[in-house]
Amino acid sequence: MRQSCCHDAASFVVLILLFCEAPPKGLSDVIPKDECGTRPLVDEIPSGTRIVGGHDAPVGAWPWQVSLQVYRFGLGYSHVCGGSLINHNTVLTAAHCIRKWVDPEFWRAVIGMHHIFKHQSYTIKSRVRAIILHAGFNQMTFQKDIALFKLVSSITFNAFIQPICLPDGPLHLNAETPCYISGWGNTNEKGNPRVVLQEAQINIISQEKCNSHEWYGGAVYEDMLCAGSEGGGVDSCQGDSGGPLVCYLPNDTKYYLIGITSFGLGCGKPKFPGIYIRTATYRSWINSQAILYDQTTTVRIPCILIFLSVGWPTLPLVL
Ligand code: 4AZ
Repeated sequence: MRQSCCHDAASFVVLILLFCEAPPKGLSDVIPKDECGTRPLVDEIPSGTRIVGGHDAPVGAWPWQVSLQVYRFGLGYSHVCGGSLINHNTVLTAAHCIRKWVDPEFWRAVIGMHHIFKHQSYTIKSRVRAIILHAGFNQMTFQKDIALFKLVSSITFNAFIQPICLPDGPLHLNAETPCYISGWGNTNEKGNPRVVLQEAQINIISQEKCNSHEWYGGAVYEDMLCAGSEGGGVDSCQGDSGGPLVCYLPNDTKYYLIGITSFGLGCGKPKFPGIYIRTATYRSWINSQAILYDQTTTVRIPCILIFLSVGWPTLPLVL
């Protein structure tokens, strides 16, 4: 009789423990393949007209765009860098954005934001659980300028908030592929940051041309790409860093994150276009890092509570 009671109690405790052990997540759960890169509020096929410089983006035009903000005493939160939402709780950005603010406590991510000071009912603000910097980030050359922010909140997607697709490998882009940058950065080298999200259509510039003697002369490494306009005038600038360079693939009817805004010599200068980190190069790094910090969030706390209320009183019967 006593043996059967203890056997039952032991099975019960084991069941609780098994329940508490979250099943390992598959990679398909980590980076969405289907639900990504669409703009529910804006026409899927971008207009063919070229944009000279940037202009205000329509509401909902870049639903993966994130504003990464730092808290400063007496000032509150202020925008530091852009980022791209790649799943429910992960934002991809540039490693150089982190600077001295290595503690996630300094940061928040604002998603579904159009005007920097006028947040809407659908705007979500999340604290940051962890910052994952690429271990090989080189502050001198800006190679491997990539980082992930794991969010405390799990973000629910809606018409204003969507993740961006990530390329599995290098995409075949041609001169007709429409590519865009977006951000709240400066509109010129000495200008102030913009309060309304800006967008601009840009051209991808070949590595050979960009690295030529009169241009960047070899400073553009293999994990970087150049984009802008050959004559200057259309570019990213300070405050846009970490944000998205996306291209629309008509066959897929989706937008893909091709680059992360990284650096450049000034802004809008001829022969010195913006330099972006190639996301395709970092696909396996992103996959491996995006799963970190996921399991400890939702499952463990309810499990601890269940164990304390049911498992713990049962333990003497097992022993
Ligand atoms: C910056 O300081 C920055 N023109 C970002 C992009 C470019 C230049 C500077 C590209 O964040």
